[in-house]
Amino acid sequence: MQCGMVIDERLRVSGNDSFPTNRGALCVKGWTSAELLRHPERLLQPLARNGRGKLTQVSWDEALQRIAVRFTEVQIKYGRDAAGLFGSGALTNEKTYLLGKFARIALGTANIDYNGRFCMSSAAAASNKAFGIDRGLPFPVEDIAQTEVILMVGSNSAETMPPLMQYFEQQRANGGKLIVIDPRQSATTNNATLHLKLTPGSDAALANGILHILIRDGLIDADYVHARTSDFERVKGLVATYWPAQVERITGVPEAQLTQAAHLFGKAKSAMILTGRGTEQQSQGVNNVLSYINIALATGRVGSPFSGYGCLTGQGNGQGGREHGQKADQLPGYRKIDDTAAREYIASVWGVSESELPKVGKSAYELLNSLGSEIKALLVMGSNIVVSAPNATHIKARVRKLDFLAVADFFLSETAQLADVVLPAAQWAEEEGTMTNLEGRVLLRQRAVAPPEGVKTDLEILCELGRRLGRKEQFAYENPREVFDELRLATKGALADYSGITYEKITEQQGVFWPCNEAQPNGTPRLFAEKFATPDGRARFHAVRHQSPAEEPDAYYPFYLTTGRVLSHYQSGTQTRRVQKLVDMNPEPFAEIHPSTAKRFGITNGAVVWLQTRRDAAQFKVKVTPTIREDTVFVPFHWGGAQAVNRLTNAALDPTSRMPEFKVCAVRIQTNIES
Ligand SMILES: Nc1nc2c(c(=O)[nH]1)N[C@H]1C(S)=C(S)[C@@H](COP(=O)(O)OP(=O)(O)OC[C@H]3O[C@@H](n4cnc5c(=O)[nH]c(N)nc54)[C@H](O)[C@@H]3O)O[C@H]1N2
Ligand SMILES: Nc1nc2c(c(=O)[nH]1)N[C@H]1C(S)=C(S)[C@@H](COP(=O)(O)OP(=O)(O)OC[C@H]3O[C@@H](n4cnc5c(=O)[nH]c(N)nc54)[C@H](O)[C@@H]3O)O[C@H]1N2
Ligand SMILES: [Mo]
Repeated sequence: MQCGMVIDERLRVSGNDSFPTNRGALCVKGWTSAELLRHPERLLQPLARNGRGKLTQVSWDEALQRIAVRFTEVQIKYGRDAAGLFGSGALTNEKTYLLGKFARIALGTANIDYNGRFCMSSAAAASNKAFGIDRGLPFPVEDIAQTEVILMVGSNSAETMPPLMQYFEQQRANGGKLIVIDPRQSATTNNATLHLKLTPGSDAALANGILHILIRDGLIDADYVHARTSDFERVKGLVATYWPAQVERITGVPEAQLTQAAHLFGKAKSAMILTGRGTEQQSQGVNNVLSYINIALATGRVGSPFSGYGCLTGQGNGQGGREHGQKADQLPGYRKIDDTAAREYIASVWGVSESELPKVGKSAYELLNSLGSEIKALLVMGSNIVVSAPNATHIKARVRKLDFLAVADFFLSETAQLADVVLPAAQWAEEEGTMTNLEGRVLLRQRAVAPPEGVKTDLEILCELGRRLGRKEQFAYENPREVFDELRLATKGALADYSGITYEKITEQQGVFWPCNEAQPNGTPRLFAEKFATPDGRARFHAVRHQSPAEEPDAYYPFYLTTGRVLSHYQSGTQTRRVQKLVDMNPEPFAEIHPSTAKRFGITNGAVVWLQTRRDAAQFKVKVTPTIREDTVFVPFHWGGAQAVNRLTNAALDPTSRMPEFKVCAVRIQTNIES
C-alpha cells in the first residue's frame, strides 16, 4: 500500500486524514515505521571487506571507488553485460529512473531487472495484452465502494492492504457483495458473501468455468463485445468445453458455487474483478489473469462505471517502479528498449547515441540464476534477494560465486551480509521523491527529517558512481526534482506520460493520475471509457486453456505448498523483524496444516515438522487450522536463513512475464528427516 502519513519533528507518525487513498487509516506497520529511522542497528557508515574478509567501516570515498573500480575491472575482463543491477518497487520514481539510466549509460549493461518481476509482472503482461496498457487500477479506489459485486482473486487484502478495507466496508454497507477466490480461508474471505476455495494452481479452469456458465445462461453483454472487443468467438469456443462438472473436478469448487458466482457477477449492475499475487505468482500467471479479464470483458465491465478489472499492486512504488526503465526490456514511460524510435528518443534525452544503448537483458530470476557465470558483479538497491527470490538456497550459492557484490540498504539484510561493499541509504522520511500508487496516482513524498550523518540517499549514490564511471554531465543533479523533470521529458508522448506533472501540481491536486500531458493537463483518473490503448482501440480476448502448475503433488511430494504474507511483517522482513511489537505478533514463520492432515501425521499444534521439496528442506512450527485445505500447506515468506520458505519454492517461470511460481509447488511433510 501507499498511505498518506504525517510525521512530526519528534518522529511521531499519524495517518493523513485528507489523503484520498487511506483517508487517515494506517496499519500496524505504518504506525511503527518511524522506529526504524533511529533504530540501533541502522547502517550509518559504508562497510567493505578487509583483507581477512570481514566487513569493516570505510569512508564513502573508498566504498564508492571500490565499486567503480571493481565493476570496471569485471566489465573489461568479461564484457559490459557482466555487470548486473537489481532494483526495487520500493524506490521512488526518481530512483528507478536513475537506476535504469545508470545501467544503460554509466555501465552500459543490458542486465538490469528488479523485484517487481516477482510481484505483479503477470498482471502487467496480461493487461498489456488485453488493453494495450498496464495501470494497476484503471479507476480510483473510491470506485470500489460503489460497486455492486466484487470478485477478488488471490488477494488477502484484509492483511496486506488494511487501509484499503474501508472501501470494501462501505461497499458492503451499500448492499454490495464480495466473492473471494483463494485456497485458504483468511481475514479477507471471512467478510465475503461467497468464498471459492479452489485447488492451488487451478484459476484458469475456474475462470473458464464461470465464463461457460455466463454464456450458457445468457449473461453476456453482446453489444459491448461487438462494439469494443475482438476475438470473443475463439474464447466462446474454448470455454464451451469447460463443463461445470469437469471444472468442479479440477478446481474442487462445487458446481453450485460456480453458478452462484457467475450469476452474482453477471446480473449485477456494476461489477469488478481484482487480482492479487495468489493467481499471478504462477508459471501460468499471465494466462490466469487473462482468463479473469475475459469474464470482465464478456460482461461489458471494463470502462463502465464502478466496474472493470484491476490488479492490487503491492509495494510502496510498485506501480511507478514498473514504468521507468529498471526492467530488462524497458525504457522510461513504458517505452520498449527494442523499439528503435523509443531508443532514439531516450538516447537524445540522455545525450548519447542510440547505438550506445544496450539491448534487452535478463529477467529477474534469470539474472540471479546467472550470477557467477555470465554476471560477475552485482549492485542491489532495495531488495533482499537471498530471502525473497525463489529457490533461495541455489540463489544464495550463486550470489557467493560473484566476483563482486554491492548492496545499498538501511540495515545489514541477509543479502547485505554477503556483500563486498555495503552502502547505508537514507530512508523514506529522509528524502523527497515521487511514488505512483496502485491507482496510477503520482504522489509526492516530502522530506520530514534530515538523514543521520554518514548516510547518503540512493540518488546521491547513483550520481557519485555515475560520475566516477565517466558520465559527469549525465549525473549532475542537484536534487530529486531535477531528476523528476528529466523523467517528465523522457516519458513525454509515452504510455505512462508524466510530462504534465509537476511537484506543485501533485501537492495541489493530492496526487495526479497519469497520463498527464498537454491533452490531459489534470491527469486521467479513469481509463477505457471510450477506447483501449491497443492499435485498433479494442480490447482483446485471449483463449487460454487451463494448464497444470509446473509441479503437482505426487506419491513422494503429496501436498501443495503455497506461500504469502501475514499482517505484522513486510516482505523479506529486514525492517519488520527489527520492530519488537511486530515480532511479538509473529516471532517466527509457521506452516498452516489442516487438522485431518495433522492427525494423519500424528502432529499437534506447535509441533515442528520438516517440509521438503525437490529443492531443499526446512523446519517449521505447525499451526493446525481448519482454514487451510487438506491437501495444502501455507507458509509466510518473511524470514531468512534456515527459516526462509523460499528455500523450498519453485522457480518455474511464466513464459511471458517471467514470474516464478511462488504460489504452487509440491511438498512432503516429515516429522523427521530422512538422509
Ligand atoms: N502485511 C503485509 N502487507 C503487504 C506485504 C507484506 O509483505 N506484508 N507486501 C506487499 C506486497 S509487495 C504485495 S505484492 C502485496 C501482496 O498482497 P496479496 O496478494 O494479498 O498477498 P499474498 O499473501 O502473497 O497472497 C494472497 C493470497 O493468495 C492465495 N493463493 C495461494 N495460491 C493461490 C491460487 O492458486 N489461486 C488463488 N486464486 N489464490 C491463491 C493465498 O492463500 C493468499 O491468501 O501485499 C503488500 N502488502
Ligand atoms: N515465497 C514467496 N516469495 C516472495 C513472494 C511471495 O508471495 N512468496 N512475494 C514476492 C514479492 S510480491 C515481492 S514484492 C518480493 C519482495 O521482496 P524483496 O525484494 O526482498 O523486498 P523487501 O523485503 O521490501 O526488500 C527490500 C530491502 O531493501 C531495503 N530497502 C527498502 N527500501 C529501500 C530504499 O528506498 N533504498 C534502499 N537502498 N534500500 C531499501 C530494505 O531494508 C530491505 O532490506 O518478494 C517476493 N518473494
Ligand atoms: Mo510485491
